[in-house]
Amino acid sequence: MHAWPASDVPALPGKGRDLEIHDTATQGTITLAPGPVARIYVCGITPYDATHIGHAATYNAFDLVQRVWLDTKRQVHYVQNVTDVDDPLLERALRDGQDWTELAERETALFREDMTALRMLPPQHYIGAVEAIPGIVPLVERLRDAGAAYELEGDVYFSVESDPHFGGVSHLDAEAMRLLSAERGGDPDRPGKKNPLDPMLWMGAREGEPSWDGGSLGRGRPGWHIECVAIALDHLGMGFDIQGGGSDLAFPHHEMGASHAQALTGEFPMAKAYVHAGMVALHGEKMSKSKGNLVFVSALRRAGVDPAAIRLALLSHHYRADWEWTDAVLAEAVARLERWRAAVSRPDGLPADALVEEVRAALAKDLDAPAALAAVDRWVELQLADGGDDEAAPGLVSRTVDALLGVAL
Ligand code: 5CA
Ligand code: ZN
Repeated sequence: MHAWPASDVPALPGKGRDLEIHDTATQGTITLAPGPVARIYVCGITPYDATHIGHAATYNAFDLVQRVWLDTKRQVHYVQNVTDVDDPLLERALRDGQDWTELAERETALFREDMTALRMLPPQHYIGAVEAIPGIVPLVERLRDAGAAYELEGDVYFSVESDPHFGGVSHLDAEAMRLLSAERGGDPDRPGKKNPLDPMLWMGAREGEPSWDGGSLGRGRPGWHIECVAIALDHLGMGFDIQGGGSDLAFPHHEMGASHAQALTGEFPMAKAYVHAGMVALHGEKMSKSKGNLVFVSALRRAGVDPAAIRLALLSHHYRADWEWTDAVLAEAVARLERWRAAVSRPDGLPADALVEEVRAALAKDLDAPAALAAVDRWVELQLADGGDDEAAPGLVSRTVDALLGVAL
């Protein structure tokens, strides 16, 4: 699949710092020091509805990761998937009487437009579940042949007991895992499973649903977790730097994915850090496609909201916080954008070398975007009040905000 066009990332003087990031698996902050090429996998959308502010907030967090790494003069190898076949997508298509492939293509196209407008850097490999099937089948066969997977009435399940590290991403107890599994695509109550938590790797063909050739597995379609593992291992290999997504993916998705990969390769860990963004709510409840309490990025854009203001609204919350989208959040971002633009449109100004370092330091410390905004706010206020005679300053501030925060002034 093609991704979307990259916006320019201006080079800044000097060099950024290595990223310290909160890792769900070790439950603490670790400093990542990748080689010349940093490797990141971020879970993509299930394209049955348009990109909402919650999605955008999560992708914003991982866009900041890339920008911090690029500023350390590293290259970034970024992979993202599109879950373009799965139960919720098929159910929505059926409900609305439309073709599931058309629905997926339309919503993926809209996602690309939203990501482009928000200046999110694109992945180098943007891979759909359907196009990954030929790589998924041999992995499931290998797991089965190694005794890490078993068949149940034409479906194939992964045995969570085959990974000694199972539980090491989310650290939840069995009861919490069972509840979340039932809530998030699992089937803990299906009779015949070895362990209620075992997730499906391959679903045998169902009447009226799409299916693909699965070699010795028979016709069917892939499970959700093996989809991301196959794509990540194919393009990044084991031991990549970050596995990213919203906090609702820690269990079961990232827990199961890590176990699949570890059982397949015998190596540990799949990712050096498991990084999770907080959930954005609307009217007191998590924004979610299934509940329908959504603010769409495309709807805001159509209403004339500058994408740079949407981006500033996302940046005004720490990525790990759960927060609530309100009109006031957006209004504050619109006002901030206006102040920042006024400040950099002056022909000269206050020297900004210290500001570049402040923004760098804030982001390198677990992506503290609110602290970065506060640093820019301080420069902007002094600049608007007193100004200065450094002709390079406004340009340097614009480039810093663009390169590190993805905001075009
Ligand atoms: N296709 C799978 C991942 S492989 C999936 O979870 N798709 S999704 O469309 O449901 O979500 C895409 C990303 O947005 C995930 O990282 C998810 O955790 C995140 N996300 C979903 N809802 C919210 C929300 N309300 N706030 C923040 N992030 C969210
Ligand atoms: Zn995923």
